[in-house]
Amino acid sequence: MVREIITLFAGQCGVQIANSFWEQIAVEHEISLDGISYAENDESHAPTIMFKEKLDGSYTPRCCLFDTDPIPIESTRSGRLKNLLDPEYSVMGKEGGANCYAYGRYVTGKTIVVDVIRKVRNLLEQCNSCCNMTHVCSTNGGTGAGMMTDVISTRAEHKHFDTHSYKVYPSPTMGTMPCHYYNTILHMNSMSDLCDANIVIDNETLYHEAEQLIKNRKDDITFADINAHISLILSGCTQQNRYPGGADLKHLITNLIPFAGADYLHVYLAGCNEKFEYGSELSHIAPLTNHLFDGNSASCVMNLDEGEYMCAAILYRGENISPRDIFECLYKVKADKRLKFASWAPCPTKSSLIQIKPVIAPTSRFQLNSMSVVKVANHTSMKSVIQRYLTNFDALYKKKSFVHWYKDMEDQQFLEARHQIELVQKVYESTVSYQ
Ligand SMILES: Nc1nc2c(ncn2[C@@H]2O[C@H](COP(=O)(O)OP(=O)(O)OP(=O)(O)O)[C@@H](O)[C@H]2O)c(=O)[nH]1
Ligand SMILES: [Mg+2]
Repeated sequence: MVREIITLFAGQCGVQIANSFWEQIAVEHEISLDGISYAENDESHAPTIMFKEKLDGSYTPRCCLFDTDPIPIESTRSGRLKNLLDPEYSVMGKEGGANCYAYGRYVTGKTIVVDVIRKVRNLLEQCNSCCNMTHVCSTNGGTGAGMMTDVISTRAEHKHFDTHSYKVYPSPTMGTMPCHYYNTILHMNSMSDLCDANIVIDNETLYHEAEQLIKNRKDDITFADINAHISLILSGCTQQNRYPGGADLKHLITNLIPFAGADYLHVYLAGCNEKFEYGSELSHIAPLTNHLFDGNSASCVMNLDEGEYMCAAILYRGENISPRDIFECLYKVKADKRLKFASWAPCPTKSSLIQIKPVIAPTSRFQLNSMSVVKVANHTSMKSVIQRYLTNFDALYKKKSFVHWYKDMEDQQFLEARHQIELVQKVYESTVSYQ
């Protein structure tokens, strides 16, 4: 039975990531940008998990894009993916959310939210047994942070699927707006009961990562590069469901979140650069696996040398990888005295293997090796990441700066949100077993 995945993309950040993501997924499932399948062997692919088959036999993604600002949606409708993405499922308003959670949720968001929820219900009705609703946006702006909460609340009607998020959170030194911290804390709080797992990404980390990965680059790193990287991560995390033989997404997340509330995960992708493309190393997964456990191998600015891994899922993809290789690599990782795993977790690493060669969208400036590995992990140093958001929130709120823009919100909502996120931070703090 097909277990479908629905994806929602909100705001400028989400919609621009959608453009890159669907190009990547279409290549992986051998679907042209006109929606026509060119796969020779249907058995190894299950395109209907993420694509809907139309009456004429072509495919269109099971997704909805929405933004209160018309520009990102208009450029998607006229862009490279204009024949792949169904315009019916891209909803736009007339005016953006002004970088303000309250404006994006209660003012401009209200003009399109009913329409978006209707489209999401349609997407659900078109599924046989939807297993996951993944949503992608930035927590920093007005529309993604504000409106997404109302859209995901449809989940209350359909409890049988999980919701996962891939979101761009504020960067420590490359922030573009002070209100990002209000929007982020308010968003994290309003999503806390609606989302089962949150993948934390920041542009600063991916920017530096892209600088290293794209050798011989002639011009600067752009959002297109960062979005291509996020797409590979998202592709890596969903590949278990998309190809036969992989573990279900639900299994993955169940093993990663040992305590309620501790659902902020980091990810890391290894294998998409030239770094490992020399000598015999390419023929073995060990260097890729070891690289995943370096101190800064995370999707957001965090120090993995501090604290410990609660759980880590290592998702391998490649034709020539054997389960025995994986077992040996992970055995060595667990025996490595430099790495700390929670003392209470008897089996802190979970692995999965898809024996299909990785592929990459033609427009991406990254390169893939013959194998790729994605780490999805829960690490106690997430406490410092959340603390950083709280500290910046406090700096603003002490003077109540910018609060007057949040017209439809009461002081109490700010305080409550801050309190709830502090509790999440405390969960991470209290789980460290090696003090
Ligand atoms: N990775 C990535 N980040 C983006 C992109 N576009 C914007 N951002 C980041 O997203 C944050 C702002 O969020 P937006 O998505 O622009 O905001 P929005 O949800 O459209 O909200 P409003 O415009 O306020 O209604 C900033 O931190 C930007 O740096 C993108 O294409 N890729
Ligand atoms: Mg916008």
